Amino acid sequence: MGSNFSQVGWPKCGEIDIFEHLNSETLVHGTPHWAGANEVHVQDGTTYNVDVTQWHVYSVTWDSNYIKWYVDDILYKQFRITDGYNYTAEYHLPHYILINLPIGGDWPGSPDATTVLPATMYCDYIRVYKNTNTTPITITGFSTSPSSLNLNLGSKQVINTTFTPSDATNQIVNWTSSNAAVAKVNNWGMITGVSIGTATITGKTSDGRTSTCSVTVQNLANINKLVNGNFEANTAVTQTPTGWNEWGSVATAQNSTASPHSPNYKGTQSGTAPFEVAVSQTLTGLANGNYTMKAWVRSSGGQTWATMYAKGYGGSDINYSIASSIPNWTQVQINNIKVTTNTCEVGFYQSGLANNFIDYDDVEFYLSPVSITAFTFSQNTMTIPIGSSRVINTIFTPNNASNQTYPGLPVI
Ligand SMILES: [Ca+2]
Ligand SMILES: [Ca+2]
Repeated sequence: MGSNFSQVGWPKCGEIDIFEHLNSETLVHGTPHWAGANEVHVQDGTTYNVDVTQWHVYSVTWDSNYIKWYVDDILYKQFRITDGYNYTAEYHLPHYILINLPIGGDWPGSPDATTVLPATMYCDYIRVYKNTNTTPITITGFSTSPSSLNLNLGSKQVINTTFTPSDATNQIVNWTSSNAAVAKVNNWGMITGVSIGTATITGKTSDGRTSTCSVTVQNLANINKLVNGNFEANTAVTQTPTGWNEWGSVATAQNSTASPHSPNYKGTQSGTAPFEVAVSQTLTGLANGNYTMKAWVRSSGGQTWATMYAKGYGGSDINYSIASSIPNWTQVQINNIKVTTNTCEVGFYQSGLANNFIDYDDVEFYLSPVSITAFTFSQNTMTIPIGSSRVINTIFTPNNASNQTYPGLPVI
């Protein structure tokens, strides 16, 4: 009887009568009862001639395709349930075993003068066997996702796989890359962006099915987008350091060899009279995304305004104030510059009084790595027949997280 009897009732729970014997009949009945079209009761009984006063083994085998009835290992009935064929979904759910000896009832009728009482039914054993010698379940479909991927240099992302049916026996995938110098893939489908370019990642099943992912490795994350951020491009002191634009009192801004942060030059703004100046770079053609700006700075403090800034990127201007005294080189940064317009102006602005100054060096502006906010497996429980192989997909949130690996996982 279907284990969900108390939830869905009979006949929707399904019933498998392994054997029934009635009154003085010299046969047994093997019968499935289920809910057919419109949930109407259907039964499909078959009989088998047998002397029930003697010992016999009555049995059914039950798998995802057929229920089969036997007496003493002789098959006398089979009933198809493949994929819930003919409204038989109830036979794909758990059942429990019931043994009883009813006296009377709708089918046999009420006891009468011929009824022998006391009535006895002998049962020597009830055994349930699990078939561990199943034939392999063949693969009928295989796919991977995503089908294409923009991967940042140095980032890692996983390709997920789907087998049909989900319990196919041999879910082993052999992963290869058309160009491992651009994008390499390990034996569980994790891709690493190695160098700029494109590559096709192919997953191949044991029966030769293939699915591919086109990978483009881009030079985006962790790569400084600024020109001459370290002020080392010029080999002499200049009013107009390579790559940088000036606005305002341009003569107060230049590069300098006086105590740079990195080896030879720094950028600096200073004046002997009140001044206002900006030194900036306007970056265009940026991939939209979340950027970080960093710089090493020093400051006299005392300015009306002194900031490291980002603006013109699609959001509000961001100013990091350096108008307080910073006597020693200190690295400061602006996070979460969410570029949505493919452009951004970054720089240093100062509205200074006489003898105010700021220094800056080793300025960086780069696409931030995408942090992992959640990680889970596609399944939390799994039953695997001995000798079978199954896939667990790793689900990272967001799905473009930069570094889709974690301690303990093998990384190639
Ligand atoms: Ca200048
Ligand atoms: Ca420098």
